[in-house]
Amino acid sequence: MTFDLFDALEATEQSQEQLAPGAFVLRAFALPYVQQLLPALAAIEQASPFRHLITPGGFRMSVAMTCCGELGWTSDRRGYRYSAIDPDTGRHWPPLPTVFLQLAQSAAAQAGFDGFMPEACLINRYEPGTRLTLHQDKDELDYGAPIVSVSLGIPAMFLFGGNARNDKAARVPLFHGDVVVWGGPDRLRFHGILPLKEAEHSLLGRQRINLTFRKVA
Ligand code: MD3
Ligand code: FE
Repeated sequence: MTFDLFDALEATEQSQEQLAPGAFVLRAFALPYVQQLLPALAAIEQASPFRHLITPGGFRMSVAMTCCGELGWTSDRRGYRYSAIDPDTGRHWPPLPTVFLQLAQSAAAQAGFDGFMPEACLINRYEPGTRLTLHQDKDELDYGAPIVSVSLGIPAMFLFGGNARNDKAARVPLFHGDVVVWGGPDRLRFHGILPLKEAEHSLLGRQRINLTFRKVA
């Protein structure tokens, strides 16, 4: 067990930070929704279980993923794509729960993006030691729409890079209940998650769940 400042921090009061012209951190914004989010998440997991995607290069991702909404994101040896069908179940992805949509829309509006209508919610599950290497999200057609991301469970250090892979990345700690809205000029920035430190969360145990809401088409 480690008890340092980073592990101990979890915002309980809402506040807002602007990381860049189009990037807003809404601390603790999701806390009022958590009680409804967790059972909805459990139902999604039941219908479309978490899986470790294989990248087109043949690597198994350490982060496990599932999706809900009209479209989900998948990857295999043929490439990355959005699909209405979960390839692991052969069925549609579970629908976007109302509480997910309400949270995503009110966070987007808070950051100045009214009328956000996500078709996809990607759900990432991290355990201590897992990471997401620097990448860009380029598989959506509408870069005008924001991405809304919700962090739940143990903390993570987010890497907020530039428009080129080698640009120096800022580090932003993300805690249970934090929501980040990324839009406009910052939509194509490189980003990633450092390997998670060992930690345990009172509601989610040794895991971090990240929801990202996207308008795809
Ligand atoms: C900044 N997920 O699923 S969410 C991803 O915490 C992904 O699981 C991370 O990167 C996670 O693709 C980060 C925040 C996020 C998502 C998309 C962005 C930040 C972004 C696109 C552009 C800039
Ligand atoms: Fe990403």
